[in-house]
Amino acid sequence: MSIAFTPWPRALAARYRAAGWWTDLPMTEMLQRQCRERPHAPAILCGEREISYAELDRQSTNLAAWLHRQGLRRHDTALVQLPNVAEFYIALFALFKLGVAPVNALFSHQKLELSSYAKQIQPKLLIADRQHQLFGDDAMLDELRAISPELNLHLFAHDTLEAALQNDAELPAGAGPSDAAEVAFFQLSGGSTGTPKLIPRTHNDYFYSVRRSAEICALGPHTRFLCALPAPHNFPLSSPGALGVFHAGGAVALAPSPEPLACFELIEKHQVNIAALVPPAVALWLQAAPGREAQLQSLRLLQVGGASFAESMARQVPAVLGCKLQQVFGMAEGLVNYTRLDDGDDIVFGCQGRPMSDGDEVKVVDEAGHAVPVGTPGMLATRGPYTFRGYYQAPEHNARVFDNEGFYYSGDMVVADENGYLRVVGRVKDQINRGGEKIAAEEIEHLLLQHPQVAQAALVAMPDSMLGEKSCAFIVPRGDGLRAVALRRFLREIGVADYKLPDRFELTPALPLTHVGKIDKQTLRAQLAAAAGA
Ligand code: J2J
Repeated sequence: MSIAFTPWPRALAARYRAAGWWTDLPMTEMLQRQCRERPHAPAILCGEREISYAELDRQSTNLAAWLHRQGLRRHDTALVQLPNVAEFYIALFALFKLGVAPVNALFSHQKLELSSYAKQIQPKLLIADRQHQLFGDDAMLDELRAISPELNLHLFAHDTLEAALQNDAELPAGAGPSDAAEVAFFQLSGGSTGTPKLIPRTHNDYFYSVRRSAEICALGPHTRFLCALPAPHNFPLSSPGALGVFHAGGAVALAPSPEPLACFELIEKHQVNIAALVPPAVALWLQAAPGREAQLQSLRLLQVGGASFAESMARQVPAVLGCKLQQVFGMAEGLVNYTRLDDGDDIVFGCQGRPMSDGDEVKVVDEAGHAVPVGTPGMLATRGPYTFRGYYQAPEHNARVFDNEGFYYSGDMVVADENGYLRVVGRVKDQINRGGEKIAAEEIEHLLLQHPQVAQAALVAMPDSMLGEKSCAFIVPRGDGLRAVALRRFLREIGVADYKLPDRFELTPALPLTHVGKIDKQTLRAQLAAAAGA
């Protein structure tokens, strides 16, 4: 049975096809084409390995054939957790070739996140890394099996995965990708709710976003892209990211992290000409670059997105790094905005771009849902040929974040200008954006409330000069003697990703309330901002 998801209405789907946005081709097509046109060109540069398109194709077919022999079939699902290594893309194409839809968890994810994804998709396959602390032994595998009883296939990098990639095998007739209108994989939502939500992305919609992004960024066979953000993240995967590079016939150089000195070496070694970063990483690059300009000579374009980027820092990029800046405001749910390569300085430095597609419909509305005038802040709502129509198996949440015309409310406050360029000016969703990593306040509050000595909990953003925002948990304790270290240890033991651990705990006898009796986070944020300013 194909994987259930909320489809686009028929009339819109017809429009997206008529416009040529949806091509009804699966994403495996980009690999096939490069195998015809430039089989020996490098696709992936990983450590000392240079993997050509032919090799990417061969290894992904081998893996797909192995998985097929073990009984994996079209419309099955997989949980994948790999770091920034070539195997991430090889596995992704292998699963596309079989029509198996993965959730690609971040390498920073821990027990809680993996368990939640497994619960939602009931995977039959796990691909993970023995070098991840969770998979040094089989305890986590057993836990995942208890959550997903049909999970009877697993492959580990640094263990069994390598052999499955190298044993030459053919895919049998009948095996092949899912239909382009079906779910290709699940993207991860930054979220604002108690459980991390999944975003079904179809071949048609995602492939379009990749092609259009590659076009806007003028990618081609000359492209050398540095992937230094977590590879599964929507930005370095599709905006235009690694998939955009494969579509264009260029090469992706993998860095384990955005740490500047290692990245600068890779830029020099591989003659990288485009890189994608979140703002805190840009700050580190700007600090590290003086005196190292020679290493950065090949760099033509730096894309920055994921969190708000100060104009003063944006203006330093060309002078200090010697390349053009492109601002990117996107979301794993769909809509991606870019400043264009030929936009003037005021636009490139002063806003977050405009929608990439003529098919993107954007509304900026007030609380009543009425459009606000140009230049006025309002909530962003959008629909279009690559913006999803519903989170996976989440009808109640979907009812809250979509209106009856199918517009998705991203929770961002934006200001649009007369040409449709957007500036992100705030947020209405209950989320902390910790240097591009998103934390759903409710998720962490629910976990804190499981501690017997926590009576009330509220997680709010606090300003941070490096990350933009960090998280602060206000706690009303039950009884005496509760300490921050105990709470941090408690969250660690539950198995929550490190970036979600509150940076600060404030124990307080009571929390301020709004007039309807909800915790008044605005007051808490103002307290933190005042304390930071003092
Ligand atoms: C301010 N806030 C931003 C920006 C995203 C490309 C680029 C980024 C993402 C991403 C992505 C921002 N300025 N330039 O998927 O394809 C905040 C907004 C948004 C949320 C989405 C892509 N760029 N944001 O960051 O799904 O609040 O995607 O709604 O992780 O990040 O987060 P995410």
